[in-house]
Amino acid sequence: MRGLALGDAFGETWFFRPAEVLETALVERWVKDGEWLWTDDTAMALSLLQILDRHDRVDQDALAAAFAAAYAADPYRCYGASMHDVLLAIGQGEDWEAVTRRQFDGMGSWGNGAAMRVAPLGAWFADDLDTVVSEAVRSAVVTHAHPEATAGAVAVAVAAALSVRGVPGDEFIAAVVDRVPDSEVASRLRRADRIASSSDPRHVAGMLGCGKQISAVDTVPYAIWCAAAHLDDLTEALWATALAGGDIDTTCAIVGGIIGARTGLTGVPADWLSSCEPLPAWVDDISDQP
Ligand code: R7I
Repeated sequence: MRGLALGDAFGETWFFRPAEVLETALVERWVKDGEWLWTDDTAMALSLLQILDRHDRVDQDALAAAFAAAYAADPYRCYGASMHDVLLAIGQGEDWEAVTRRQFDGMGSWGNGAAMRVAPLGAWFADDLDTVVSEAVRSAVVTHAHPEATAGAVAVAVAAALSVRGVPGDEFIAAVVDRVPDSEVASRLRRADRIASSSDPRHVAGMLGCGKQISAVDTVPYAIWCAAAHLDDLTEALWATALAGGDIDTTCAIVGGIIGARTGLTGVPADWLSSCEPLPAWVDDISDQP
């Protein structure tokens, strides 16, 4: 959870910067002064973690209510465009399944929002990949009914579980894709698996996308490739991920969640940690549990 929030807040400091500014700043390793605020990626991951802590599984009604309550308490966290309607309607008592299914002319959202929040779930159930997959799906469909959004969530949750398990980088993407349902996300992951880990992320983003379309397809394979290339170094992974631009807070949240599940915040510079908006105190109580 802390890796996800750090990635989200780090990425948000770069969001919507012109490519030239981004490139110079990232190559020179310049970081923004002042507080780095996390966004909807972290807000929704916190709700999901809270439900896991209370129920030890994804109680979908409770999760929908938690998402809606967090949105009502703080709607200015840069939520995806359709989430305003979805979370307001759920907060007003509408059935989450009906609200979620009717998005985008009945197709459901293919946005990256179900994937961006799910890494802590993968870590939670890391001992049992079947449960990782089934609970990731149950968590995704509460807001994202499209199969590509669900496939993206499965991929990220499995990646976080494999990260906890210590799977090495050269086996990582193949092990993830093995568990992802047939989809465009899966086929781009297979493409990602053929790209050398030493490649320039900007080149990789040209082949896989890097979230410019805010879809799971355009976001998740790139983020998992970046994570696999730097599995033991969260800081380096975030620099590399941001370099390509795109939906940086979300690609970095996914990468931070996956690698943080393995390394915690080890090696992250102290000034990054002090810049990042703190998480609620209850997160510490969860991580203190055996
Ligand atoms: O997926 P979602 O929660 O967005 C998350 C992103 C992250 O980057 C957050 O940090 C935040 O900035 O937004 O929100 P959605 O609105 O469900 O999906 C995101 C966007 O994907 C939508 O606003 C649409 O532009 C696009 N999209 C679709 N477009 C056409 N048809 C999602 N589903 C469709 C679709 O079916």
